[in-house]
Amino acid sequence: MNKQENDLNVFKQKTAGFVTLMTYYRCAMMEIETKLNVLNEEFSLAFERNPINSIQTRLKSLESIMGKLSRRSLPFTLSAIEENLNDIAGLRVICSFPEDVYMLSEALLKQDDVEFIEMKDYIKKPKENGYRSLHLIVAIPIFLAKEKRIMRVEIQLRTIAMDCWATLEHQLRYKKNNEFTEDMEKELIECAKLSAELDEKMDKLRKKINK
Ligand code: 0O2
Repeated sequence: MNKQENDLNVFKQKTAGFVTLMTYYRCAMMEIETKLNVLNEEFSLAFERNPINSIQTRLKSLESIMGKLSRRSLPFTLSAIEENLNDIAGLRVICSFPEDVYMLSEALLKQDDVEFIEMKDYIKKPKENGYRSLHLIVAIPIFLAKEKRIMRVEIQLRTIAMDCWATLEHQLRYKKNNEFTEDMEKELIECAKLSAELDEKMDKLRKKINK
């Protein structure tokens, strides 16, 4: 074996555990995505409209994982990741109306194999900057050939209006070399209020039409 082959083997051995763990998280994300799609199908049959507009999934990058572990003074080990980080596997569920957010989260949490870990309701109690979304942490089993593993997943549920604000806010805030002033902060809060108003008005309209 030449040096390059040897280096590659050593690298593969070192990263195998991490790659396997990420695969388990990806499987858990798939499980939750399927559950949500099933609920979407059922509700679209019953109410002739889709509560889910779209679902985005993402695995946290190695860089973000290392950053989060180091901020919490935790070692970079597989067990530290599994035990302490709840958002390695993340789903963002973009719903049509605020009511859909709560209906979906309730229906998901009722399922036998979904274990509730934590909920942060930034819709009822928005963050100071105006951010709104419902965050759930759940644990679900994935069934492998020889074992069953329980994996944690973060689910962010929000309306189209909430997602529009959060996506643009994220782009503006994290753009490199951008200066973020207090006035800009206030304007963003104002935009968040407009997005909440939009949700409220659309919801009223929906109820009127449904009558
Ligand atoms: P990424 O790449 O989106 O994952 P914790 O994760 O519990 O240690 P925290 O801050 O208590 O940390 O979690 P929380 O409040 O549940 O929020 C985590 C995620 O929500 C963030 O992930 C964002 O996706 C989203 N989020 C929270 N606050 C804001 C906000 O003010 N604006 C926007 N646009 N998104 C927000 P990450 O880890 O930042 O990154």
